Amino acid sequence: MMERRNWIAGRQVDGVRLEANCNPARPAEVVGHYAWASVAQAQEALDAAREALPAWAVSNPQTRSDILRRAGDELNARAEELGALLTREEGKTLREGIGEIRRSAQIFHYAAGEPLRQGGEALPGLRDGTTAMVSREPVGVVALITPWNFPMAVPAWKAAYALAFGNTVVLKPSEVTPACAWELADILHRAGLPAGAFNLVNGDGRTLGPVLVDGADAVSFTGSPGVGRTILERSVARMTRVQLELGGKNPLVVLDDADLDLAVEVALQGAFYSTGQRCTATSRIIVDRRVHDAFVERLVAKMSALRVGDPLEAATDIGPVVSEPQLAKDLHYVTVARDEGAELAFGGGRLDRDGYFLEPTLFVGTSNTMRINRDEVFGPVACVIPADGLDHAISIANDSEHALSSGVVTRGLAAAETFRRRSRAGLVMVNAPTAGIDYHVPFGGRGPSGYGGREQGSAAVEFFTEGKTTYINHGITG
Ligand code: UN1
Repeated sequence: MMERRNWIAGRQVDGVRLEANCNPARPAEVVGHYAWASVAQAQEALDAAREALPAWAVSNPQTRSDILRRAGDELNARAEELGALLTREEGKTLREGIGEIRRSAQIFHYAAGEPLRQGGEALPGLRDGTTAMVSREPVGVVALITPWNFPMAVPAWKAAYALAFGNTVVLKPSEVTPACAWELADILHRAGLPAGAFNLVNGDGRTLGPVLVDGADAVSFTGSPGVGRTILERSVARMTRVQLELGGKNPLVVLDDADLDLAVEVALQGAFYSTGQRCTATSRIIVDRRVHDAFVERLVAKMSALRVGDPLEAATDIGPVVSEPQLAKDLHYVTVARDEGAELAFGGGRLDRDGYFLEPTLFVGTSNTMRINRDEVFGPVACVIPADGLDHAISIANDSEHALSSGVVTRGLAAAETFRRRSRAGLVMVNAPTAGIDYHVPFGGRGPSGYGGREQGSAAVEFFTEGKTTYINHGITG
């Protein structure tokens, strides 16, 4: 049986106990046993990162770039194997699993350019014979706390940039999906990262989170709003820099001039692919009354053709829900929706087979005030809300505690631009699904959906570096 340990100071370290990582499609199948670290070991990981920091922070940019590129190369070379591992621990389809590994490789390749692009500014000072320099430095030791739904891509897009800008890292992945994070640590080690620059501790957030938040110079977290708030509150005492990527209740607006086949495809992909387990997933489908019935009819027809089943099989569209508790939560919300008077248009039931399988589920006749349209479910469950025209649709879309991603399907340029301007969300998708993002542009939401600055692309430098302004009195005026 495969056993995997923590990574501290470049060494693999036993934990306090081993926990089984099970396949949600076949819960009896153990993917591997993973060692959980103690609080003292999480502290050791922070100490190792602290010790590695001075050298890594000023390391040669070419050295840093080469290591990140090699990590990307290995992810690409092993995309099929690691994609299958991802699918076995998380449940998304093999196509999605391989796609996520390839995306992670691209993230490393993109980030490999960052050390070479790091520059600053030099301005003439306002006193004669002076120059003012504006430069950036690493923040320091960064704790990365990552979710189960993108077990490789989220650790990759936090770690690649953190390391590119000269920070050292302690990663604590979700205890539900430790396998990909372990492979990433192994790959970075082999790519030539110095001991202690990247450390991995497994365990639950309740136990390890506090020590990581207290001991790091910055914390980047993706996960639930409740945990995000706890991290933020805890970080205040030490004024630790915090970046939070939290929930969504993402609206997709379908206007009466939409290409309905496109609208159905966009809704289907956004709401149900990856089993709806994306913070960017479409959950509120706001449809103009004039096309409501035609849209619902076509969407239900497409939903009934989706194949839910073993995610390792090529014909499968939708894999299992990640875990028993998550399935219980999804089913609870199906009941909540019914009790509130929502009408079940499709799905709603657990599949009669081994594994945590839920039918893709659609409710119609819902209103935006219902709990099913307020709380994040994080499963393959979406609701249709009827609307009267663009203004009404926008007001429904914006009436939410969350503001991560939003979408509009329309043939009208003016309507699309009006929606883009007035949507409160951090990401706006025009004739495209609310989920499924590019790695080279900023990502994140507003308000309770996101806090502390965007991730990825040109935004990553903001979180992972500190600014410094230097005044130099060199006395040269000529
Ligand atoms: C995507 O939609 O491709 O946890 C990515 C999440 C997000 C990533 C979404 N941080 O679902």
